Amino acid sequence: ARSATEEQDHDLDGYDEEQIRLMDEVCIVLDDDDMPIGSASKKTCHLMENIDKGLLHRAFSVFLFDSKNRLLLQQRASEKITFPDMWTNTCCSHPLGIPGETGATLDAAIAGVKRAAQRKLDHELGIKAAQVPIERFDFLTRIHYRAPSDGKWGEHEIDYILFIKADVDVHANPNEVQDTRYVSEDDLKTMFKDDALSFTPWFKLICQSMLFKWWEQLNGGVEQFKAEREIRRM
Ligand code: DMA
Ligand code: MN
Repeated sequence: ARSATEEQDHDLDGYDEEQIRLMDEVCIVLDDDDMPIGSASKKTCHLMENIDKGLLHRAFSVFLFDSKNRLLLQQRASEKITFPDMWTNTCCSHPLGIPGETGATLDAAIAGVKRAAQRKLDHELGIKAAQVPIERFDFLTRIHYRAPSDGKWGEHEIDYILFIKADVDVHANPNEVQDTRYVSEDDLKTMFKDDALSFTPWFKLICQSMLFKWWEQLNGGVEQFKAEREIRRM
């Protein structure tokens, strides 16, 4: 018989080596009110068997608009373990359980997700920090949602929505992103009608609820939506 230390798990067999490595990242585990109550690996947080027991973690979603108010979309790489090949908003990921990215108060948590957003815009899209300064991000609201990916993997997050207006140079990391596209509101509505394209569940939820209302107010009016304290349960 094998001893406990020899016990292998096979959850990650067959996936991309770099994406397997990233499953060791440390995510922030939350209670339903977004209070950090511990930490767990990215792998643990995204297994449906744990999500089904209520495991919840912190995340962020960046919506980057250029000076023409076009939204930058990405198509996730085939290497992604969750939601491969789907079109989605500019960049999503998780603040890590490290000083600077964790936070118990809402203000500290917002500062943490902005730092994480800057880190991942570089990692996924090669956008340098100087083009996306921390102070240029706007926090809008938090959504609490749950979405299975393929039966084994899924999401259950409190997701901080961040907007930023910036003209940037994109050099996508092919292990993360297979395509990018700038879209107007009409372009995006046309993409939704194309049956050949699929979209991430969180991006669909945000599009169905708030995105177009916010987008129409981009020129100055986004102030009125900023820093909502209530968590939207979706
Ligand atoms: C996770 O995104 C965050 C949300 C809001 C779904 P992701 O799967 O792209 O994370 P990562 O890039 O860290 O794999
Ligand atoms: Mn997640």
